[in-house]
Amino acid sequence: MTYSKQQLKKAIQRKLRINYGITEEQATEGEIMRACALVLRDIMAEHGFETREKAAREGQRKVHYMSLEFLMGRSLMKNAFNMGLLSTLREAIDDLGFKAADVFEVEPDAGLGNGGLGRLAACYLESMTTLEIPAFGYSICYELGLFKQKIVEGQQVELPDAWKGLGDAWLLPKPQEAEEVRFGGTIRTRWDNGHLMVVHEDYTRVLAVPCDMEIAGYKTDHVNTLRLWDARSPKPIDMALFSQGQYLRSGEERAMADVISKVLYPEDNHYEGKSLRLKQQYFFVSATVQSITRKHIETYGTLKNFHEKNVIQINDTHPALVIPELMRILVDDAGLSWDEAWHITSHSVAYTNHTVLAEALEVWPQQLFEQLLPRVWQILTEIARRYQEKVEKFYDDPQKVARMAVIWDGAVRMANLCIAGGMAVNGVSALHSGILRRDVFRDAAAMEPEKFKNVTNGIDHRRWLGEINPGLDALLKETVGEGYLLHADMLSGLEKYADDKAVLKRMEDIKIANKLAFAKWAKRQQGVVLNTDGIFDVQVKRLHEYKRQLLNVLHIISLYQQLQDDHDMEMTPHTFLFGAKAAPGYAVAKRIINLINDLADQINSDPICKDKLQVVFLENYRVSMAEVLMPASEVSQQISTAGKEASGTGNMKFMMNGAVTIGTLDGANVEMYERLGDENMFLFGLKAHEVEQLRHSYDPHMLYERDPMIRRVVDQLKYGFRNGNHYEDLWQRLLFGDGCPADQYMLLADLPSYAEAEQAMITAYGDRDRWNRMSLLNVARSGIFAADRSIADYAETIWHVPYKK
Ligand code: 26Q
Repeated sequence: MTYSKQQLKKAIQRKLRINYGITEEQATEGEIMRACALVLRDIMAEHGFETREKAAREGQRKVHYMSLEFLMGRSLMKNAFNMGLLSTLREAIDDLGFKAADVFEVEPDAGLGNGGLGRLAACYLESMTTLEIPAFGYSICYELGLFKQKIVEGQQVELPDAWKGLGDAWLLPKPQEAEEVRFGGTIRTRWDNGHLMVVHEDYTRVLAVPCDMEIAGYKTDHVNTLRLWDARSPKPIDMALFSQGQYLRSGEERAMADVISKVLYPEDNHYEGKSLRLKQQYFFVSATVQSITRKHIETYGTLKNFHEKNVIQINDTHPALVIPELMRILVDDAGLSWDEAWHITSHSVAYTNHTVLAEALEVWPQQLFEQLLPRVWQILTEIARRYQEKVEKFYDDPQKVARMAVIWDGAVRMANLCIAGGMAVNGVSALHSGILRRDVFRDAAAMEPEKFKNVTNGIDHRRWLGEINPGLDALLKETVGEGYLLHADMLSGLEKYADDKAVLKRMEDIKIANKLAFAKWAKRQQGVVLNTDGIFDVQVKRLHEYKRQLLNVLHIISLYQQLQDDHDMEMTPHTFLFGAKAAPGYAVAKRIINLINDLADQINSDPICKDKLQVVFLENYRVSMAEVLMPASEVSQQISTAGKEASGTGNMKFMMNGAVTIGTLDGANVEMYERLGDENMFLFGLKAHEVEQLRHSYDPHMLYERDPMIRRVVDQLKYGFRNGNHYEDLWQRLLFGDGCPADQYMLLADLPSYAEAEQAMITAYGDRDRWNRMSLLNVARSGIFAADRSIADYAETIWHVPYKK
């Protein structure tokens, strides 16, 4: 279906009239944005209806992707791009007297996620749609997304992100499809006609109201749906309490319901055992499973073939309660036997693990379950008992039995639950999946080796290249052809231009234009003036010690000290860019943000650094910032301690946009390196197995004593900056630890080889032909990191569903 400019324009004008009672002359940019969204939403809703009808008619197997996070970012430009309407929409907006770019820019990011895991869910939903898989995403319709970050006097301040003001134009509430979720109460059993019935009494009810967001695929009429659950109280007030004069208490139930979908927890790669978080998880899981099973019964009249027609992929353990909840519905509501129900459940659910960090593993206190989810707790104990029996039959080893237990020592271990009840467990890069198999889950993997798989992450290359980098997109269309947008492996066609001077020059010009565009954007957003003659050397990701932003800082300090020793030192101009949010309760991460800002202030105001060294902390890093920054980046910093970053996906976005990576052999960097080799990537540091070997004898203080470079750099933390701030706490943490091992992420072990790799990188940058060639080969070899390849892997190895080739 195609639309002319006139048709789109008319449709937008109509929405303005009907929804806001205004003409385009009276409209704000925000109203135009919303009107455009409504027009596209109508088209998608119609296609979505047809997509679902077809799936039911043909009995297609459906994929349900459950995630507590979907980091969608903006949708207007993306949906228009996928629907083939972007240029027509631009013209229609211009015709209405607005600038299309400004209209796109007022759309708030839907920031319903923390970082990698949430963004992955968004990329996968797009790809499943383009590959015409009947798929649904499920999450919570948080009123407040991830906090907005302000930097005040060098420190992070968090502000609420009330994104729905303008951002909910994409949401279609479906109150008629609301589900009821039950908390607390007591469980009683009674006999009914020879059947043992479970009766749940005195529970608190919460309504889950779906708000659907339609997702457009590229060059297809297939439309999938992201279903976001909004929590509401079924009654506005408790009239009985109110009429007794208990006014405060009469509103309590309502308040308890509303708070469930109020805010996204801002911890990334860190588990916090808060009861509200558990409520969120069960609320989300119960509503979703009820909705899926209800629709299945509508189509097939039974749940006995549920596993043949549905697969539920869970994004980390956060939705793990899907296992006992599906059991509950099959046993209590549908009256199936335990064994039948277990067969169905354990052939429907698959689990993706995203981390090996111990502090991120979910372990909930038994007590919380007993109080909050009494029936789920009963089912869990039975799952745990039977799994333990199975393990005991396989292993005659109490230690292994203890390690593999689902419930142990008063705690529920969500990862073990997923392994016990899932049909597949996958890691997100080859290295990470290997660590799961050989280390973290070795006992379970030895018992059921077929269950353990790898699916290396991927990104939506239509968004992260086609849409955001029009210059490179145009070059690719000329060289490898437009087909690359559907078949990312066609990017390899660029390889044959690796020695074509004209193409290399084009690559360079595109990068320069993108750097200027980013500088302009940064000036407008936060008033900084970037040195666009400097190499754009970028580290953007959540702030976490294992990601080692502090290692990057230590190296910059060493460059600064070299300049202090020799003011006239020749130096390739270097612009270091950081962007990172710290979890509000993660004090060390916040100190590192403060440190980066203090270092930036000192360097940027020191005349010896002028035109040589610049450091900028970019405030409020988010999807829409990444969209301007990735195309402008020249160096991608991927420097986590080997073995700690499960995959990384930012690394892939940089590579696809022609940045060259400096990194450790961690996560998906390993697979990048296999394709790029030493000529096209700068590797440094300990390997994952070396990190583990060294751990027992690691002595950072000795490195500090023996290496004057290390000592001087680390001491700068203690002595601090001209503004009077110093970082003795971080100095202490590196050399002696603080309730944790000294330098537990081994920064000092890797600092010398990191500095060498940086030097080699600068040398390569000086040779324009060589650098442009590296950049080109990075783009050419990035096709493997398209989400389409990941989704094809899931479809073939785990879901067993067909997809468009
Ligand atoms: C858990 C319990 C309670 C509160 C919060 C959480 C929680 C929330 C978010 C735990 C973990 C996360 C996020 C993890 C995450 O983003 N992991 C990243 O996933 C990416 C996609 O697979 C990988 O590329 C990254 O390597 C990995 O760090």
